[in-house]
Amino acid sequence: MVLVGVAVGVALALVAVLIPWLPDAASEQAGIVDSVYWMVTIICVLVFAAVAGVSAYAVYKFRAPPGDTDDGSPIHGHTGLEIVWTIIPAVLVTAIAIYSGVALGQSDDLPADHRVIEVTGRQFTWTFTYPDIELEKGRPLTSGELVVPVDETVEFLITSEDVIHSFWVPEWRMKQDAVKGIVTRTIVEPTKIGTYPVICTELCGLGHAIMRSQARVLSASDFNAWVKEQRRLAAEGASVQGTALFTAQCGSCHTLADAGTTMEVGPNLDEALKGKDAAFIRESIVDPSASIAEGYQDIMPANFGELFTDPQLDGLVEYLLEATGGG
Ligand code: HEC
Ligand SMILES: [Cu+2]
Repeated sequence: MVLVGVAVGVALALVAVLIPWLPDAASEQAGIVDSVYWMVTIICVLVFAAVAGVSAYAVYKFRAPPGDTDDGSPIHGHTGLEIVWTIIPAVLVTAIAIYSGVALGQSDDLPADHRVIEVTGRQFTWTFTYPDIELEKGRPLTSGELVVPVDETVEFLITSEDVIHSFWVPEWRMKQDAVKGIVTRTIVEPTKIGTYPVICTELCGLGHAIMRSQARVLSASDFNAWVKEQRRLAAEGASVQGTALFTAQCGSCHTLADAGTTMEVGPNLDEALKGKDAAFIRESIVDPSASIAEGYQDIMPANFGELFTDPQLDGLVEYLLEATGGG
């Protein structure tokens, strides 16, 4: 029995150590958050092992022999034991509270030199606004994907236009609710170049499961190139940008052969837009609730009219007309 116990223990320990339980840690804040997580997990594992071990031993040792129908002998408790099992949890819980407080304080540290990005949740998309970057005169850069330079601290100011959402990039370990009427914040310094999912983690309605975007962490020079590209696209009204816009903003829900997208959350536009005119397409984008395609639910984001500049919108409509052979 001891041998079996040791073998099971070794096997479980290997599973525990060899599986990468947490996603890549890609921010300055991830280290301390993970250490809190592992501290709590290890305490829980030890407490569980102790309780389960004593229970198993008691079941084995004090088992009633066959035919024994007596009540057990009455017990009046054990003061020493009660003191011990009150003090140990009290110490553990206090330690967790103190360590979490320290972690919270550290991850809330905002250096004077930082970038601000506004995050707006809306059923069922994210919009990211860069108040310090001018796209064109008097209009800040906005984007449906989150693009940030590596190794720069970002203060995210988060809000919602409707119900409660929650902004989360697992690899950064920070998560914050988006609530209409108030601005919450979270601070992240991304430390690894890469592409990570942005996830809504607050059940927010029919399209909650597809309320995702991506966070791209770029080198400083790639980030500047991206900003330049966004300015160029905004200035241009041409349909070249149609494909890029479509892939970035619409491809997560719609199939369109010309853009190479294959998702089917919304209607297949190759079929749905056959023979449709520019006015219909424009209304579908700006005011998607005006008419709901049969068999689908009203989950298409309603803020594209604000997100896109007029030339962008014209370009997109023109592109869709060309791509689906309508007109
Ligand atoms: C979150 C998923 C989602 C995104 C993102 C999205 N759509 Fe939709 N779209 C839908 C759904 C669902 C419908 C069907 C319901 C409706 O008509 O509103 C729809 C309907 C449409 C229709 C009308 C189709 C018809 O048969 O009436 C058009 C046109 C359209 N979308 C274009 C776009 C464009 C262009 C974009 C990007 C700017 C976009 N959509 C982004 C989900 C989405
Ligand atoms: Cu949401």
